[in-house]
Amino acid sequence: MRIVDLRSDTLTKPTPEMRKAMAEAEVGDDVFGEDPTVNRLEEMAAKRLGKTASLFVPSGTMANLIAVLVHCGRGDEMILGDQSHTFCYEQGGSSAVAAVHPRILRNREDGTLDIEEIEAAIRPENIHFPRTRLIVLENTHNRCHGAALGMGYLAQVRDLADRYGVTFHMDGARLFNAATALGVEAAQIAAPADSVSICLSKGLCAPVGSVLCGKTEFIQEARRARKLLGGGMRQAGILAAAGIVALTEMVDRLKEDHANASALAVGLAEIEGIRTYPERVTTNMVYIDVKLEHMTAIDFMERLKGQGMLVLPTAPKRVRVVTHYPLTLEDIHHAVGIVQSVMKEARSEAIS
Ligand code: TLP
Repeated sequence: MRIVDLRSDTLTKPTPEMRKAMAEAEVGDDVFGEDPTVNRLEEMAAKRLGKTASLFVPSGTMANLIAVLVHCGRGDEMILGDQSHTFCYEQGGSSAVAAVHPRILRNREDGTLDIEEIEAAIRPENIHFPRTRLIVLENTHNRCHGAALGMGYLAQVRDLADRYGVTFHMDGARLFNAATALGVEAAQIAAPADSVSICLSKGLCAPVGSVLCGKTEFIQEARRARKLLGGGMRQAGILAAAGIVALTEMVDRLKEDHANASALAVGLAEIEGIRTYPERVTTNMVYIDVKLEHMTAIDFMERLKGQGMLVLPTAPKRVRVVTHYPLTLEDIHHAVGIVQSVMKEARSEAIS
């Protein structure tokens, strides 16, 4: 059966160019700082993000945890959104491992946190309170329909961080999607943040890896924290080689994923019994709400799977689809056809 796998952009596989680069990569022991390919990737990523240094790490989860460990000490507090990946999907590592207290604010629909609420959440100096050290924002925002945070908003957060002497980390797992959607350079988006993590293994198709970028002293500490977490890798140049191809060859095509997501949302909007939000689709994510009373997200997922379309349930009545390489517009039309057929059947059951 033909399968259209839309569960995540993490499903992307290394391109033939990546496999070739991996096979030919010059390598060394990266814990000694001697892997020339890792060093090249780190230089390239830092430059691209407008920071002075960067660190190659195994995953986005580890990049975010390292940022928390370096920006905060035990018992410090960080402010983050209730829909953020760091809060929802990283096993509470910031509490479990870094002993950092999370202060959760409601994410607005566009992925932002209200500036006044952030300001009110920053603790004054008082022996009873933890110290607020860090604000974490996600860009693009996964659970907020892949929204890209506006540049004006990011500048406001920087201003707030400066006024109160707190740091600002950006979970930029899909930062290049944000740059594509906003039509700006990745470095412009990263500029207001003290540190930013980017994922190479999502829409950019590398098999493994993220890069954490920031100031040189921050990255020196991050390197220690990576070792602490067991993330010191040896001949990691084999992986970094794919990351270099990701940064040089895979960024410009993200606009195709965005166009495919828009086409998908528009196609699905016509179908009765589900709701999509085409006006909120600006990057590569589409959320679909199931409106039929007798159907859950799990039922919907199973029925779609039966016809070869894979989606990810994210709430009792909601699934997520993510467009990515090498899916084409033709795959998107095929997927819309599958949803049409599944919903037609489900509606007729509801009537009978
Ligand atoms: N997100 C994955 C799942 O964990 C949900 C996905 O399929 O979207 N930040 C953001 C915004 C992410 O979306 C993810 C992964 C991460 C961090 C973590 O990256 P990895 O999976 O490399 O640890």
